[in-house]
Amino acid sequence: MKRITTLLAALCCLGGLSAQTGYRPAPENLAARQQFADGRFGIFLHWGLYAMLGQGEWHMTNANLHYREYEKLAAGFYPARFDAREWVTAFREAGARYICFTTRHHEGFSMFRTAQSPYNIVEATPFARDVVKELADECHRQGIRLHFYYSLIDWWREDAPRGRTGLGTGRPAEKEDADAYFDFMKAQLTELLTQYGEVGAIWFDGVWDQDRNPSFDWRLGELYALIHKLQPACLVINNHHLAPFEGEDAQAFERDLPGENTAGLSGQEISRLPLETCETMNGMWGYRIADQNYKSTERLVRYLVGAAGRGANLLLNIGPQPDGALPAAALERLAAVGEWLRANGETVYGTEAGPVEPRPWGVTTRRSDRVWVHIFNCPDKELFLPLEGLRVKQAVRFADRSKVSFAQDDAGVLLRLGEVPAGADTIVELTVAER
Ligand code: JFZ
Repeated sequence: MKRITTLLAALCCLGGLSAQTGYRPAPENLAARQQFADGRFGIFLHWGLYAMLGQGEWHMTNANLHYREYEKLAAGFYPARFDAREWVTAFREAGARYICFTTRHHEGFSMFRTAQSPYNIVEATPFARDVVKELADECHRQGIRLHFYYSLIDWWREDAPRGRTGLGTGRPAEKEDADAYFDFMKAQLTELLTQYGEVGAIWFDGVWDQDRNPSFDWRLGELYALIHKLQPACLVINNHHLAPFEGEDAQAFERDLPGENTAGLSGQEISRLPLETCETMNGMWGYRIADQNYKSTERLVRYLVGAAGRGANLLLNIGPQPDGALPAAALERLAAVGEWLRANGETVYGTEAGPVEPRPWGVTTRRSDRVWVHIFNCPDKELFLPLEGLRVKQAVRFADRSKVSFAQDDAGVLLRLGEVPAGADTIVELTVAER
């Protein structure tokens, strides 16, 4: 028996798999999960010193920049055009219900006032403003929930555990000290959860950095318990690309819709927790000066609707510029997605995955007796939907409420659509009853 327990304990620690044991989400946490899932659309923001280099947020390690040189960027960081009100207004008008901001990315620079390290935006830059505080105040004012991205990896701190990235940034190996680093992270998380009012979620990233080091323990159980103790409603989300660990409140996917795995980061099983997938507007998370390859509005809308049809949220990324402004192309896409959501948001917000599994032609969403058929590429003038157990009482085009004729039997319904116009999404609304 003892051997089995030891074995289990060892297995649980593998790759940082230790979780918050005996976790029972508080009632307010369960309510927050539902509110999170109902929101369906969030904006991800990757902003840090790396914006100044214009090469994305991984440039420090990709180019093996020395940490003593890299840190000098801070003294030149003065994002004069940063305006939290403008940002949050643009996100709210885009129809986003929450934002997720990089409080500290792998580069190790804290974008908030912290007593745990002088390497932060208030003390180390001439800007000297706590942008997290300004964003938090503005989010609370405008009714947008605030999530904090928090990196487990740190390429700058000497005590941070070395995984498979950040090895060429010049830090002396003998300074590594996991205990000190964990104390630092816990103290910072405490600041984040006590200085900024209600926090919707902590979004961890970096577990995968130790995937060649299976005995490494990220001590996630301790971190999760701390979060839930300070703010029971705060969701714990972790971008570890695995099935959820105990203590997590939602499951993250990256660059793929749940069930798809084209980028190779999303092979994990799909859990029953609320789901969220993140994707870039262009090709990079952090600002990349050479990347003007923005996805079209049509593609972004289809991605958002594709996520909703799989019961998932979309966390859509923007990499703000070094001057503090959002890229013009990003603002333009936000406005267009917002326009689409103002007309069609009813078929996305507060829905669940519909009764028909995602198909090459599109997806379905549902709320009580309404099913919305989102048609991206109609293969034909008619579309058959397998709807066992459901009877269709009415079918209309969502855009103009015009009737769509249909025929049905026990197996499903055949919609007679005629010509389906080109566009991001043609929506047919079905009113259904259980058979
Ligand atoms: C991670 C971050 O590294 C990235 O900078 C961004 O924040 C994104 C949202 O999340 O992306 C990953 C995750 C895993 C690997 C690489 C990038 N990996 O396994 O090498």
